[in-house]
Amino acid sequence: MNKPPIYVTQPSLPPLEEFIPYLEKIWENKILTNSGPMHQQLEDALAEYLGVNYVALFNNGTNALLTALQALDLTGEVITTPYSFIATANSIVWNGLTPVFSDIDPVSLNLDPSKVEEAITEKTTAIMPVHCYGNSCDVAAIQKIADKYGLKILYDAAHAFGVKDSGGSILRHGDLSVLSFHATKVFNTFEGGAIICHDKEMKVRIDRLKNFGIVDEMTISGAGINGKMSEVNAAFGLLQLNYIDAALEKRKNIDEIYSEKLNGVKGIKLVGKATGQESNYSYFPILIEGEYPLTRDELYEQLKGEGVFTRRYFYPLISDFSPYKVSSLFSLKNLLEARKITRRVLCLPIYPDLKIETAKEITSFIKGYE
Ligand code: T4K
Repeated sequence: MNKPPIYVTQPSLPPLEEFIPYLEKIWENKILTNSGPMHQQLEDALAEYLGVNYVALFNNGTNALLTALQALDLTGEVITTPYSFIATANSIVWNGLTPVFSDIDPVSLNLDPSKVEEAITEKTTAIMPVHCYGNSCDVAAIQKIADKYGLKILYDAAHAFGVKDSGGSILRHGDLSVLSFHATKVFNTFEGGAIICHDKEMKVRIDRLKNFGIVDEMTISGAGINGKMSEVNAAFGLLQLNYIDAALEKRKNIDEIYSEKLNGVKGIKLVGKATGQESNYSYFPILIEGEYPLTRDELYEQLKGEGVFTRRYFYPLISDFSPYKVSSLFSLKNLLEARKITRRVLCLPIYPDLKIETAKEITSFIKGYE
């Protein structure tokens, strides 16, 4: 296989010279942060591109999650998935709330709505599902439960930039959605993130919370943090937007190669996309089942030996990491599907600059054990 290491992802970067004029503007006006002109432009441009009402930019997705939970004024318990990146649950704990892990659906790998109700107690105030790998959750079923019990919904949509269902952006669902613009994401601003909200009042609340709670020189609305995106990151985001459609198209091509070549390989199960969804091809997870000659970890090591660094997103389950393991008896008993999936999953490299030839070589290597 080709010699340079192949990682699970690689950020797509626009031509460097195209970034210089943006930097020149920043140097001219000397506004580096605190909601400057680039920040304003990127919020507007993203709201239009994504087809959502309001975008509040952040310096990373985790601070956006922390602030979104604050903005919803929650107490007690938040029902969430154990099958996610650790930031999902950490943000709940950092708000003084208790995450209650509920099982996933074995097909979508997202929170299983039919299991959520049994996790609800008198302390539950919200549900925080994750659109894992950019695959839409069962938003209608989750909304129904939230309405029945008077719960808020915060979607961790870190993987879901640009994903659409038949009605438009999936970010329009729930009370709030949070995006990540980290280097490893479909749309990156080096570090960055955003909260998507539906009305002006909430946007004002979030903007204050991310700027220390400042209303004016004499007034603080609440104990806010510093979650602001800098002008350099925002400028980079504006430039990235020129390339996002081309990047998505290239991801789609890789996805098609993997799907075509790995479909039907004994013991390799592909994770399907939600029906009727316009995907962003952010990850390419496969599940290694019993009929495959190697275990998931053996395949992971063999590929590593070839210089292909796949990742076991998401293993271990969040609920199995030590800060969480001891805390929730409910979670320990009720995560059967998540436990099965976490032992089988492997995410293959997918990013715009991944060569089609390399993707084919990866599939040939996997098929070589058949
Ligand atoms: N919610 C969910 C569901 C999330 O997945 C995440 C983040 C968040 C919330 C929080 O959003 P942020 O606060 O991060 O905005 C990575 C990312 O650091 C993390 O952002 C992401 N999820 C998670 C799924 O993946 P690691 O520890 O796997 O990253 P790392 O450094 O091992 O990177 C993976 C590969 O990417 C490397 O092997 C090489 C390549 N890479 C990475 C970076 C950082 C590059 O080529 N260039 C780079 O600059 O967590």
